[in-house]
Amino acid sequence: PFMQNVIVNPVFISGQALTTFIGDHPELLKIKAHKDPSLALMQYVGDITINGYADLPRKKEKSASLVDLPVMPAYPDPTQITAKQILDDQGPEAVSKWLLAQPKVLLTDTTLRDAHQSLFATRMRTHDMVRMAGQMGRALPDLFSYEMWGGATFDVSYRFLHEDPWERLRRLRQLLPGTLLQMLFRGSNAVGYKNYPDNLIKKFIDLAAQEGMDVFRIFDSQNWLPQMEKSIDAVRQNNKIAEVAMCYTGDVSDSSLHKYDLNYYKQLAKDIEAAGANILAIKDMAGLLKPQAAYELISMLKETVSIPIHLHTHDTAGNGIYTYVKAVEAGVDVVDVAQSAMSGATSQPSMSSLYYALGDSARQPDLEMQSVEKVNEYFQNLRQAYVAFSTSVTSPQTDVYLTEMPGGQYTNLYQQAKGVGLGDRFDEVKVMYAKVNQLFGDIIKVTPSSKVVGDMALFMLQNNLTPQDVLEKGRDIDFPESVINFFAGDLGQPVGGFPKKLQAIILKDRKPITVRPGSLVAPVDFTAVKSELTEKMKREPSDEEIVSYLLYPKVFMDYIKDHEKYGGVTHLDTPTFFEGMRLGETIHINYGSGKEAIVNLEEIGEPDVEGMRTIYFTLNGQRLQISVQDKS
Ligand code: 3PY
Ligand code: ZN
Repeated sequence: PFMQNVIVNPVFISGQALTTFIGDHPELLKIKAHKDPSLALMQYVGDITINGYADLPRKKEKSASLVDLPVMPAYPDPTQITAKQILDDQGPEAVSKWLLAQPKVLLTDTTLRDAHQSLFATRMRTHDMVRMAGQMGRALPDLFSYEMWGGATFDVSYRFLHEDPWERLRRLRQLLPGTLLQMLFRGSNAVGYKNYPDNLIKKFIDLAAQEGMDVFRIFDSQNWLPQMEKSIDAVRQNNKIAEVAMCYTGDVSDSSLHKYDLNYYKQLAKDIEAAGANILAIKDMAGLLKPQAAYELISMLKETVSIPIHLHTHDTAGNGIYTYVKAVEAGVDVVDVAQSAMSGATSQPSMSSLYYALGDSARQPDLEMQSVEKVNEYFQNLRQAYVAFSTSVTSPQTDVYLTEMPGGQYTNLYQQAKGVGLGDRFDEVKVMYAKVNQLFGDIIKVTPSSKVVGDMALFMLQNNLTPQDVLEKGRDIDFPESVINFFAGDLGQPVGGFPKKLQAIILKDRKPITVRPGSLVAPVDFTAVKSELTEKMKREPSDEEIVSYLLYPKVFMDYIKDHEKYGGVTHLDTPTFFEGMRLGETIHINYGSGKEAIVNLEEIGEPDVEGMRTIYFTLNGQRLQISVQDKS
């Protein structure tokens, strides 16, 4: 490739190349990505085959490929007009009204977002979603929505899966035309971990709405409305559904607890409705809402607001179905469930279990169970491909009532703990997490504030610090950056304010802010960013790419570089994507619309002096070779 670069260079062709020619033209050494997408893809397969995927342990035997889709029974007709039709024809207010009039409880299926975020660190690939999405859409015609975007999926898609989250949205939109698509949106933190300028928040929502997002579940990690208002307005301007969440913490059924009691939630619900929400969500991110508490909370909310109520929980403690049954009794309008194989433990409760639990109730949802079981079969098989990323949580963890750790954080904090050598002390990490929460004044813990608490817990364990030590010796301690930023007010103001003494200890000379962080930052100059990115990408970026770059500059640019090198890795089956190929193995690459490549791994050469190995494949019978740097 270097020689190819040289012989097409205009200076070289003109015969005026000097001896400094190569030094003067560093671009010659930039080996261009493979033009042929199959070759690029083989480069990826070769790299993973030789060097493995990230720090996953290497396996001799490759996980089984999932070639066959389950044979679905005949699809039932929708028994009712769907929420999607109502939104498209009549707008969000009509959806709210319609929801309130439904005798049966409606369901959101979180399988394609929170379930895999909470069970295997958000690693489910678009490839595995689109194989089944069309079937799902037909098998589950009466769902309220699919939650399939937002939260951690945006970051993880680029960072770990080398795929474009916008493309996932577009493809699922095509495959699920009849059902609302829903995303989780962190208010002023968008799909990131920090505060972003208001006009970037607006731009993100505009683009997501244009690409087909229908329901935006907006939350703030401190339930601070000023951090959500801009997002609510942007969603409303797009004529989409603003579902505004109150994050649930504490226990409203425990009369000895006062900070987050029924009155607190009552006032918050009123404020959320007044801010323009079409739906009120209860976001029970850690699964703390006990059955009786659900009954009391939802009964009270039904009296308080006139918009529908959508309940989200995690089954970490094992009481999820019981909580939902009580919520349904109290009149909840929609609940979040996952396909059975993707449910339970740190994920959402099971769709099928709930169906049967409500068998004696007029509010039992409309589901065609034969189809549901078939959809489930697919995910049951799929889970094996992601075992390496799964949590160790396979049974109810009632200590979550004490630690209050969000389901989506469990896997991540465990990985983070392993990263700093505390993997085998995770029990202590959880205890410290609860202590940090108390030290911080009993705050709401959800992305990104949950990460602040997790960072502090790891930091204290690593440095052998107790809460007492922090209060007594903290002035001489450099705390983690996320903790300092939190106490400076960068994530907004917590309920009841910061503990003043601790705040002074952590911030030292830095002055905290008490206003909305977004009110202090300059708006993004999109035109300037566009030229900056055009320069970096050597082509004009799309609006979506500009937004992605602004949210995650490094992650996005790394993705672009990988994409140039490897092309669209989304086409690979998941075992090959994570585990590469074994000598003599044959794989099928399905490019969609009937295009398929059959690849065989024929030979892996020995490394040369520079550690380069040559790998010989056949692709549809044609022999080709790839050079791979062996990093071992
Ligand atoms: C997220 O923000 O990713 C969450 O799932 C919070 O619960
Ligand atoms: Zn959740």
